[in-house]
Amino acid sequence: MRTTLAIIKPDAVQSGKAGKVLAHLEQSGFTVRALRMTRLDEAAAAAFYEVHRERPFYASLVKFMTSGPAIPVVLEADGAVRRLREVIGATDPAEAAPGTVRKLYAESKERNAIHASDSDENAAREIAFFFARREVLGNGG
Ligand code: FUP
Repeated sequence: MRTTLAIIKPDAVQSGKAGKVLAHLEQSGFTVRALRMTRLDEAAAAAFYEVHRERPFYASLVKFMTSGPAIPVVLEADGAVRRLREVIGATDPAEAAPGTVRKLYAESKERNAIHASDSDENAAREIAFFFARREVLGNGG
């Protein structure tokens, strides 16, 4: 699959770093295929992170993800899922490699600037979570 989902999270939007994060993604070789700004409500954030429902950080994560606008983005590149995971870096910015989005822009393990799908299967599910098919634009779309 050539597409994956990123979400520029509320911390990055709120602190005025969304443009820098998007530029970093484009400079890393990704093409933007869909993008919008949205504020997740509790039901949407809970559903998106359903896989983490039993984890101790779940309630706090849902609260953070609903705390302000976020920017879901569909990105295209060869090996999109794996490459985006490399570009964003480890979950905790303290452990993220130099030059990664999270090392550069994340505040903490929770307020970590960006989400990226972790498998092709989840990328397809997460893209469909935010965008209708006709909203994901191809060349000349
Ligand atoms: P990642 O795939 O790198 O986004 O990380 P995970 O899927 O493990 O976690 C999803 C989100 O839960 C992270 F982006 C931030 C949050 N989280 C915490 O707040 N605390 C933790 O200990 C682990 C994850």
